[in-house]
Amino acid sequence: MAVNLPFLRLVSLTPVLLLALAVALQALGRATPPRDSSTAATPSELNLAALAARKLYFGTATNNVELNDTAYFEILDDFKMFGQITPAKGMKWMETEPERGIYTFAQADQIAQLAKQGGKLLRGHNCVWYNALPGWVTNTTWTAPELAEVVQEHCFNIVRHWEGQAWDVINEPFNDDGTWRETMWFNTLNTTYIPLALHAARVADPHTKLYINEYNITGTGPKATSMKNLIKDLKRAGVPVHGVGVQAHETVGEVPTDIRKNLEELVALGIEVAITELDVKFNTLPPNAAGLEQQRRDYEAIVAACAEVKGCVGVTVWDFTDKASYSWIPGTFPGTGDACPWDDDLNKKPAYYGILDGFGIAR
Ligand code: 9MR
Repeated sequence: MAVNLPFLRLVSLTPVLLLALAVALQALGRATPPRDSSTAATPSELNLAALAARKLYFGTATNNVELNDTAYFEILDDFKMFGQITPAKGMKWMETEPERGIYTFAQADQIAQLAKQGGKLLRGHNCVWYNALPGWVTNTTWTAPELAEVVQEHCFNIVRHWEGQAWDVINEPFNDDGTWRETMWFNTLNTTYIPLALHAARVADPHTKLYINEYNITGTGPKATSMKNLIKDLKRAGVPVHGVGVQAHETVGEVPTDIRKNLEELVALGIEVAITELDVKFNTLPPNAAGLEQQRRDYEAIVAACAEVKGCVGVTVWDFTDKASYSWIPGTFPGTGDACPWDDDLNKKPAYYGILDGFGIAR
């Protein structure tokens, strides 16, 4: 059972205090969650025979409102299809702590419950991002010690609540050129917010895999290099970090050609990797048959790279249907879209078969 500790906002969460709390809470008899997210894969049409044996999962992001769509829900809930779920919004700061110390878990609890009932892995997403923040966080001028406390409290409480899964503790810390993104976290705490958050998450759940999640790091390049350097620095300093989430928001025909090399370089740092938010968008709509075939090849290339790299634990699509508003792409990049493996009528597209091909599953 996860424990909510609103009183934590009253105290300064030094690492020592966090550790003492963790020991005390463990003594209260909390069940030990599964240790290795990569071994908990569940049956799926995509992962049943081949994937489970190879310890890979295939999953999707979802949102609460979509759960009311019966046809969508049937695919999402099908135990033979998805072995993993990520709430696209429900665990974000704005949703989970709209006022300081007031935690609202119900939304993401619904998705967590769905995952639990279906025997699916749940990825936690996310603790510290520059986006989806409540006003009480963004509208206050914080001193560094105050903000450090805010970060630690939030990460501790949400990771504690949804126990036993991988967690994107840090989301999108870099600019595309590999420099640090100047968020409110960075501007006030410099890079210290990263170890602070990771330590707090570790104390909250000693078993979950702690990830740093980022986009445009699918192939090698300055942003991927900065991520590798960050992981090296954190590990050298003894900071708990176990995985890099390669989001993989891509464009048809523009998928990097050195994905495998990049994933291998990440894994060589002593961490696992996961493809956490896969979609491949068309810049011009509607796509023709050749475009859909290219998208199939793009999905295949990304999934195959993960399947071939030992230490890549699974692939999550950032929702699975092009149905209006289910995918974030058309809302963010108007005029583009059709990025998902199922079309807007919930029919499987060539991209779906690209996923099977990438995992090496006969069809
Ligand atoms: O897909 C998500 C969308 O539904 C939310 O409105 C948005 C803001 O919370 O976040 C989207 O997901 C983002 C993810 O959390 C981080 N990587 C980029 C994703 C697309 O913006």
